[in-house]
Amino acid sequence: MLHKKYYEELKKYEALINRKNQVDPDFYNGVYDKYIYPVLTREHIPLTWQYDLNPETNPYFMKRLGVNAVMNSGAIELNGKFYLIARIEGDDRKSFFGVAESDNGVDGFQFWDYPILLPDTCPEETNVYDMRLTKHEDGYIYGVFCSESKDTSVNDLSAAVAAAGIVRTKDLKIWERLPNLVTLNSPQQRNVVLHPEFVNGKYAFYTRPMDDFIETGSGGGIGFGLCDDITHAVIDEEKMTSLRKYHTITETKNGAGAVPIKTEKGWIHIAHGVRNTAAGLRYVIYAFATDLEDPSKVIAEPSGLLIGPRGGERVGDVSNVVFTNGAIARENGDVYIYYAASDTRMHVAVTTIDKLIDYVFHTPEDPLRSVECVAQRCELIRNNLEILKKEA
Ligand code: M1P
Repeated sequence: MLHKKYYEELKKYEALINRKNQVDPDFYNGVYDKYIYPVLTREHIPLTWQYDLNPETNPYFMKRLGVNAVMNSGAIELNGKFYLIARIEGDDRKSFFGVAESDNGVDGFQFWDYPILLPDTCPEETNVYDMRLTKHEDGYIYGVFCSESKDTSVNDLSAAVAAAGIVRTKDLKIWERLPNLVTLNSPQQRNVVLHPEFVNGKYAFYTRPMDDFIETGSGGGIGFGLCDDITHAVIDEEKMTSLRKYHTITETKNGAGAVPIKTEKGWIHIAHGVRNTAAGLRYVIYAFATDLEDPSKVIAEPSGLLIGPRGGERVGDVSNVVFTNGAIARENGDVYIYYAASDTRMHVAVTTIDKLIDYVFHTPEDPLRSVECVAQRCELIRNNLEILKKEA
């Protein structure tokens, strides 16, 4: 007989897993639907991952290995099911990955029995997080994630080095670890995404050159580089794609998010942009498109944010943050954008390829100056008033 609290907690967990999600009726912007409940939270973590169920060694039924947050998740559809490779942060601050599976992508996400135990090939690595999953045309599913180690070159306990770790799998169960990505001209990397197709016969990565762990410094935005051999991935030259710009949502930094989505008009990218405020950094999600033939060349970049932290999303361990590293574009044209709110929980925004194309290619660009932004808005208003006059 297990502790009676086990059965009570199990009931709560099962109610959560079986809870139906619904489109949020109060939210409308014409671009995507939001849902009233997050799709993954720390409460979705199985009891077996946190409690010792043995009444002899755990007479008070205490959490022994708690989980603090479930956030930034890679996403993939396999055999009609939706999978999130979630970043799970233990109470001990170390992150790791777990596979959560759902039949419909908006509710019912349930973690597999065990989290992913990555091959331990990198002894200096302290922390891993934010995996992007790429179904590559070479037949593998690649996971590219941040591999973080202590920076031993300076006398600062919290100094760290970020690099891009690479794993590959065919089934999300057996993972082969490859050497970390080397970028010859950038000391650190985070938010690296593998492009799903070969470009000029090479593997192509979106990078985020950084001078140190937090500051991108001279890094001008999202980079792009090619490498011959994914099993020893070296990029010797990074060119810039979506740039950081003064007084925009990307002023402080930006980074690639979901694996780009191929459409008839171009590759659609869903990324994050960061600006500084008196309350600290503010992370939002934005979109842009690159050329089908040259996926490094930006061909459309609508003004402003696609998803911003709103309502309860604004509050969490790192408040005022929305962040994406996974989206699923289905054969039928539906697109599920998974995003974390305030480094604490996962949400979904659901749209379609057609709507994303319309959004990316027909939303005006940021003219970068207030006076021109007002002129842009006045033109919209003038046209609308004309339409309303004719309607009257
Ligand atoms: O805390 C917000 C985000 O900060 C980092 O993003 P960036 O590298 O752009 O600063 C990441 O560590 C991410 O995990 C986190 O959500």
